[in-house]
Amino acid sequence: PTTTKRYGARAAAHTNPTARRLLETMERKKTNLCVSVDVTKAADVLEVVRRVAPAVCMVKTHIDIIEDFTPALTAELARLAEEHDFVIFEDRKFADIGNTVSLQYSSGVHRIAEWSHMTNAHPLPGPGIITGLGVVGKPLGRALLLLAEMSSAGNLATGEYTRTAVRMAREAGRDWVVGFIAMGRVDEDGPADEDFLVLTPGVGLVAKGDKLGQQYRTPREVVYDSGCDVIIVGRGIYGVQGGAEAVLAEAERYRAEGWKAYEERLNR
Ligand code: 5BU
Repeated sequence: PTTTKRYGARAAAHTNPTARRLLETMERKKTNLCVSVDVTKAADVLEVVRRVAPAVCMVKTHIDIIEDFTPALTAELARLAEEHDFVIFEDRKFADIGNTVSLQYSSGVHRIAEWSHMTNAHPLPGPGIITGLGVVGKPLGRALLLLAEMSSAGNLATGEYTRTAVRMAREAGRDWVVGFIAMGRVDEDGPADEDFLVLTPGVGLVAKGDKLGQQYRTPREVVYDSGCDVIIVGRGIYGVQGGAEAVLAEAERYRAEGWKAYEERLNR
């Protein structure tokens, strides 16, 4: 059902403030591209983000890979998100009991809930993980994604596991669990007025994979063939040869491909 609706129309009907903001941004900036900024120095993170900002609806971080982390980095990321109109997604993949994840989300060095609009969790521990994160994130207007599927070869998130993830999201409610990390429309069996976001990593226009099990599909395969909403691209963009100029050019290329596939999907 969601695959035939415009992002902007979906924004207007959404009850979660972060999902609404993301969908509005996508419509306004004409982009379904999320850049995954997997570099290990704070200055390099900010350099990539400043470069790609015009082309993205979302920036994805792994804050625990930064070697010189200080709260100034996340403060600046949050400022850039307002200035350039994108959503921040910390790809934390929480996977513990509710009490522990609520501490990991709110506290520690990184204080993820303070600056990251969206984060994600494995459904593996059961619904307590959703509740535990919600205690922290819901009052702040944050949003949670469940990992229903993964892009890596041989992963265990398939079949009944994936279906259970979708059921857990439905039971939690879309004012907190706004969608999934998945490779396709795992929510296809839902009612017509249901709206989950599907964000999809493992996207590349050049490479087919890496040496550690990552598997890539093109923006068209992900958005047009599989009906996903957001393409997540890391090394394909920040790893491109040719310096800072080339990084923006490559981001723009993925943005254009992803948007074209979305427009064609609407007109199918
Ligand atoms: P890449 O450089 O485009 O391969 O980076 C992909 C990013 O998406 C990277 O940060 C991964 O941690 C993340 N990812 C993924 O690749 N596959 C998954 O199933 C999930 C996350 Br969940």
